[in-house]
Amino acid sequence: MKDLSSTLFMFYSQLFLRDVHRRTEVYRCSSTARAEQTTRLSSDTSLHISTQQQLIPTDTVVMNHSRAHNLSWFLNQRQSLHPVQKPQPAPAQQPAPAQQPAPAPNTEMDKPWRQIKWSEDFKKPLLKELKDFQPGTEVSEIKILLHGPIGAGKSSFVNSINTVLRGKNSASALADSSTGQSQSFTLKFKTHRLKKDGPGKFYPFVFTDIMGLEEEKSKGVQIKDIKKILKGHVKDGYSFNPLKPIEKGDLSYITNPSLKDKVHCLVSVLPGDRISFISDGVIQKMRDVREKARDLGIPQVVIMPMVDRTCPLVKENLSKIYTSKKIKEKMEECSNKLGVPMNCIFPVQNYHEQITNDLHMDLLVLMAITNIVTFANDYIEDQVYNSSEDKKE
Ligand SMILES: Nc1nc2c(ncn2[C@@H]2O[C@H](COP(=O)(O)OP(=O)(O)OP(=O)(O)O)[C@@H](O)[C@H]2O)c(=O)[nH]1
Ligand SMILES: [Mg+2]
Repeated sequence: MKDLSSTLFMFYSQLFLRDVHRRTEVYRCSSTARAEQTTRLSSDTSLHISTQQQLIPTDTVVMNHSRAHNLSWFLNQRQSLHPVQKPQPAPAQQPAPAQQPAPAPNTEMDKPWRQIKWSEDFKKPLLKELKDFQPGTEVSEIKILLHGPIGAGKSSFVNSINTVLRGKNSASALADSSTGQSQSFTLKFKTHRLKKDGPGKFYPFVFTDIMGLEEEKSKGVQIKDIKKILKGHVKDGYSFNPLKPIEKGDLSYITNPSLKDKVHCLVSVLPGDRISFISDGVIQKMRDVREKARDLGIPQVVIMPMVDRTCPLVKENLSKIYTSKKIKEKMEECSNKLGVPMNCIFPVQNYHEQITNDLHMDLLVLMAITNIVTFANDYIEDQVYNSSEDKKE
């Protein structure tokens, strides 16, 4: 009986151990981020479950579970040992906080840095002064020369002066309607007389409009030609030849010019919207001309057209011209590039599409001409009276 009971015990023990062996579950994992678990459900059946991105410190864990009946139980156990980082649902995408627009840079100054009264009362005396102006010497016509890069607005400035003085739309100097042109539209050395009220009456100051300056030596007006114009050697109507400057013997060459043939004020025209893009070559040519004018004692002024294209604030309201930081910055750029003081720089908006007069445009142009005419007249008086004083000594 004892044998029988011990035989039965041995038999059930074997059965139990086999069962345990069959249900042994081996959990293997690598020390890398990738863990692999294998549940041996039977000797030849295996189930692989891979979980990614899980760091488990041990290499192999073997667990025996006589009651590891199912995979879920095993997984529960495993998770309690090495809790599986369940992939967290991606946090709901928070709508990106609405981008606060960067505060607009303050483009306007609190106070105008140059005083203008934007009223008819301010305009009337300026206009009267020009209408009544008479040169203080025997030089009956004050000559003002405009020079600058092509398409800078030289011809349009002459038209603007005419429009302001006549009080109505006028176009004596042909301006090119296509901007960004690569060749100067004005080819002749042309003097523009400004008509006064009444037949055959003209203002005693004239503007000469010349071909635009270009970087290439063989293009645009030659510096030598401009220097000859300053000294009064070139007759009105001369056609520029970009390949060959005017020479003695030319039909348009004045051999012994007098004060009346000379230029009495040099006006450099630089477009506000393009000043930064004007090539160094053209700026250098302008400086050369300026230096020649300085040596001859000729006064100089800079006109900066295209203010409407330079600053949106000013395009909207021209009376903001002297509170616009952009306009001041561009005027300073003109001053630095050409070496002209700020009080000789006048920003304007030319008449180019308007057909009726605008008070703001008129005032800016009037301020510019009044200064130009005054400087030129002072130069002539100085040449007449001081040189005659010199002769006496
Ligand atoms: N918006 C704007 N356009 C202007 C202004 N002044 C001139 N323009 C335009 O700019 C272009 C060139 O002007 P022009 O007066 O022909 O220039 P220019 O200096 O005589 O040019 P060249 O004779 O070719 O050397 C034309 O289309 C004008 O209508 C201005 O103040 N504002
Ligand atoms: Mg022109």
